[in-house]
Order: sequence, then structure tokens, then C-alpha cells
Amino acid sequence: MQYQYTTSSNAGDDLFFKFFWGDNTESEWIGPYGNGEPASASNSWEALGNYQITAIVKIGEGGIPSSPSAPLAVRMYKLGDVNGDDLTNFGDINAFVFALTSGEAGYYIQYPSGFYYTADCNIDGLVNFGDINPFVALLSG
Ligand SMILES: [Ca+2]
Ligand SMILES: [Ca+2]
Repeated sequence: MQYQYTTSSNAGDDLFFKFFWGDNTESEWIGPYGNGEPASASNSWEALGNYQITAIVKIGEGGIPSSPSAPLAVRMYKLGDVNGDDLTNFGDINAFVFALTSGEAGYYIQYPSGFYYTADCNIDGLVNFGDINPFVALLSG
């Protein structure tokens, strides 16, 4: 799974960035970047779950690293894996129906380790009946 993270700084030119991916790995220092120029890097997380991405910046190769940025939360998940067992299959049907009919709060009571938006199979940001056909398509492979 890949995620692209971009940040920018007004601290000056000759900026170097390092990203911490929240899974005990980090990027190399990347740069130099100019003032306001976005820096981006990507990472592959091996496990599903929640990750807090932070970045630090320094001015010049020998600069003193900044404090970490405010964390950016990302959540890696599989579309259609509504019961949160890392598989998208017929075992997700009950959880999917539950997500549609009980809403987000009700879903988390029943599936505290799941992720409600795995039911958003048409990826429009809403979990509703429009997700039924895409969910069936996911199950059918
Ligand atoms: Ca599943
Ligand atoms: Ca949807």
C-alpha cells in the first residue's frame, strides 16, 4: 500500500525533510527543496491498521532537525473487509449489512476493531445502499 505525503515550509530555502511512517520506519533525508516547494515521499505499510505520519525538517544538510510536525493519521484497510479480518469474502456480508443499517456508531459497537469505511465500496465517502452492487462485485472478484 502506498501513501503520498506532501508538506511545505516557509522556513527558507535549502530544506531537507524526513518522514516517519508510524511503523518504526522512516525515510532518508530528502532534499533540498526550495521555500514553499512541496516534498513528497511514499511508503508501503505491511500491516493493516492506524498509522501516525510525522515529518521533520532541517535547513541545509548540516541543519538542526525541527520538532516533529503534527501527526497525520492514516488508516490502511481493504475495501469490503467490513468485519476487519483482513479478507474480503462472504464472511463480510453480515458486517456490511450491519454497517448499512446501523450507521457508523452502531457499527463500531459491534466491530470495534473494524473500520466503518471499508463498507464504502464505491468510494464516495458515504456508506449507503449505493455500495451494495460494488460490494457484491468485490465479493465476486
Ligand atoms: Ca473480512
Ligand atoms: Ca459509498
